[in-house]
Amino acid sequence: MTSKPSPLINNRDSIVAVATAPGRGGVGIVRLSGGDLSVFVNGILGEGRALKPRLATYSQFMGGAGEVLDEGVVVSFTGPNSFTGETVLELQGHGGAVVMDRLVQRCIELGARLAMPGEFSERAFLNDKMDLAQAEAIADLIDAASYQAARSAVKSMQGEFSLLVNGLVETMIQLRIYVEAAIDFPEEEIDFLADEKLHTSLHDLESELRDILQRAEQGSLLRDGMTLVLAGKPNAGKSSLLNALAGSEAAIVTSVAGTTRDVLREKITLDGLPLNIVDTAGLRDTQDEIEQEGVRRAWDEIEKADLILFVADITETDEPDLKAIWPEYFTRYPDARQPITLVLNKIDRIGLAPGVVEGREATFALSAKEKLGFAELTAYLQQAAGYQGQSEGIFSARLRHLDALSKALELVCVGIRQLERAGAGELLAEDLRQAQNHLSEITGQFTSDDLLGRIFSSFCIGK
Ligand SMILES: Nc1nc2c(ncn2[C@@H]2O[C@H](COP(=O)(O)OP(=O)(O)OP(=O)(O)O)[C@@H](O)[C@H]2O)c(=O)[nH]1
Ligand SMILES: [Mg+2]
Repeated sequence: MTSKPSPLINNRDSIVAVATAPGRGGVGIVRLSGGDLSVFVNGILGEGRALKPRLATYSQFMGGAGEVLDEGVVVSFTGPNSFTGETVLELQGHGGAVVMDRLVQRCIELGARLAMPGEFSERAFLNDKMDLAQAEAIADLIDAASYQAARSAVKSMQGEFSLLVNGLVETMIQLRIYVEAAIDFPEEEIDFLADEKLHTSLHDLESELRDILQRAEQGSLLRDGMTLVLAGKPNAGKSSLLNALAGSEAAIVTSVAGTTRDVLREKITLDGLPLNIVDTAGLRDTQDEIEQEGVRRAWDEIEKADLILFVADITETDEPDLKAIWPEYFTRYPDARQPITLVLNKIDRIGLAPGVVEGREATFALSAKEKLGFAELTAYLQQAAGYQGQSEGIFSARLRHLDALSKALELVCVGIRQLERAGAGELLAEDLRQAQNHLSEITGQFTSDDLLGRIFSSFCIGK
């Protein structure tokens, strides 16, 4: 772990990539950043061509032998007033794959290097244009699959999450200064560690951390959603349930037991909550080689689920205990803590009311075929995911942020106990130091090169 490296404005090579999405579009943008960009201005627009920063200039884009590759608009940004903090040149041409490729090749001929994934964002981070959480939020905004996810990503991108984290770090620094001073001057008359104000501040810090962690959990849920696996015996109605949730005939449904053999995935959003629904082969012993493989894959998916819906045909099951209905699961995973809901399907055949079944643990009644109980199911799944359905005050967050926040929270709690039970100021000071480092990882003030590499390499080229 190291502190963030120092800024490197414009002292590196020139990188190039297509910044717009691949495919066909009215406009496509090739972006260059870093190094001496006059080479590209001279080589592509024409010798001695003068550009005014941030003003669009119309030009032809020239190839090596004087051939015109395209024509369009050029915008230049002088560092540090650019996305990366370096001098940036944007060639806005026509958005075709070949045109864009030829422009990029021309830049490479003139000495640029193809940008690595996320390299523009990485340079922006290293040049202090944004912190790590903000860089991640830009990627999350681009990838947002719902309105709510986009809103929360914008908040993080604008620094709302970072501001809260920096506030916590500042509080920790103040507390550390206080505690360390109290340890360094034990001969003082007053026992500073016993001061009521210190205890109140520590407990305030703890509850603030808890609150931010909870909001970050919502943000992470909006970003990544939850994986819901539909499991059960053949013919229980898993594929019918998938189709009903997805609102399309994604899976084949027949009355033949063993219809589904492959794993099928559908992404849906329930009032803003993204769900990855996975339909699996019906679980049974079989001699059919293909079906055996399907069953094996079903178990793989079950293992990875955030929530399992075990679908059963209500006309065949009156056993209330899931352990008796699905003993195989409990034999395989005696310690599994995955939440499982028993879904009693085909209620249309017996006329039972849809919804949560009263007096039973995690049991839900519905009809996949007649679409009975789906409004209730939406509410049920949102509750099971811990989704609160509002995006006010929610900022986008990733698992690594949740991890850092939980570790910091745990250390603060341990520190408080050390102080209150044993008067151990030294231990509290050390816990606060470590907690602070965890929080600083979120914004990238304190990170390993390895972590940076992992984060930025997950971005696309051109970002
Ligand atoms: N009456 C009634 N029939 C249903 C309902 N849901 C599914 N079925 C019927 O049950 C049969 C099996 O449905 P599927 O959705 O293919 O069941 P499955 O669990 O995916 O089965 P496998 O893929 O073989 O494991 C089909 O004939 C469906 O039409 C329901 O809610 N009510
Ligand atoms: Mg099926």
